[in-house]
Amino acid sequence: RTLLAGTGALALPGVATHALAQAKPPEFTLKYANNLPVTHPMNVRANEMAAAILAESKGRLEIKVFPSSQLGNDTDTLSQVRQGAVDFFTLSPLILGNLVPSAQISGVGFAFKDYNQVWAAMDGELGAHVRREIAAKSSMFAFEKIWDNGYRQMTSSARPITRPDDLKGMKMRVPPSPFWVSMFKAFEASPATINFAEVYTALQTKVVDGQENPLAIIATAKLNEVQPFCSITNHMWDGFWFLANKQSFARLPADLQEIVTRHVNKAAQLERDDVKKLNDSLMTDLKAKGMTFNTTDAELFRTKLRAAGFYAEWHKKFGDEAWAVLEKYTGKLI
Ligand code: X2X
Repeated sequence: RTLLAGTGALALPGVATHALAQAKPPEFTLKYANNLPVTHPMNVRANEMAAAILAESKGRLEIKVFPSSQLGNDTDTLSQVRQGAVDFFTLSPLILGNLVPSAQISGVGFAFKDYNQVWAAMDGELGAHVRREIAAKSSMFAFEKIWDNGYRQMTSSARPITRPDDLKGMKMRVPPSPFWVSMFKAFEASPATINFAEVYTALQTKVVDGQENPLAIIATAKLNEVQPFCSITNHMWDGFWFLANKQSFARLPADLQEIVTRHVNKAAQLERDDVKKLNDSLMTDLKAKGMTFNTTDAELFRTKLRAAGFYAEWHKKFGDEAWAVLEKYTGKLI
């Protein structure tokens, strides 16, 4: 006590904690990686969660959060999580589709009319179906509560997208996922798969003209600096499964597994509220920063997908049984 008091360290909670951590290193240190800026609610809630886990485990379990694709882009990180070099990762169900194709079903265009449908499906049978598939077909599992990304909107440096024809031939960045490529081909755009880590630069250097993401990402990643037009299309809801490498998790004693599970699912619920509030309020901020917005008629885009055979094709790929589970929550889609 005398020694610490002598340094003045006890006056600062942060320093005192640090001194304690040095005295007794954590028994377990696990890595959690994601692709979003540190200011996005996902990282804000994940940092809070990591602090709560360290406290509740009495310093036994430390989770290190790596934002902004610091450990590699999504494609690289996915292979690291599969191998256990990274322990936790939040990933879109559609990018996970490269490994577990059936996971992409939550991304079906214009499927969920509102958040009541989203959470009923994802916290219900549709989410359970996908989590079973992930656990059966990979070295990873997903925690019960999916984190929110939001409804996706289209942005461009070329022109406002007001109707499907505006997408014709437009070079659109899509995340690396068969489903996204298929959807933007159905719109007759020219999709290019680029990991999020490279999106700002790709837009800035005009490798692509447009991209699509929820407003919370457009704002925190400052994509508005390189994309003057934003079209409110709500063409797809997207989330992030919180994935764990099975062996990394199995190495934890049962009490620590319980603490992690409870805090991950709790943080997901808090993050969902934050993201919804941000996505609902950001248009005003982005307009003030010079971004031009337009609304769209969703039915025109939906008709275009239908005419291109997009729904029929993916219904066939996902199978009648899974499609019926989706439509149980969304109503008939075709
Ligand atoms: O890559 C994207 O666009 C992002 C950040 O939305 C996803 O992780 C799917």
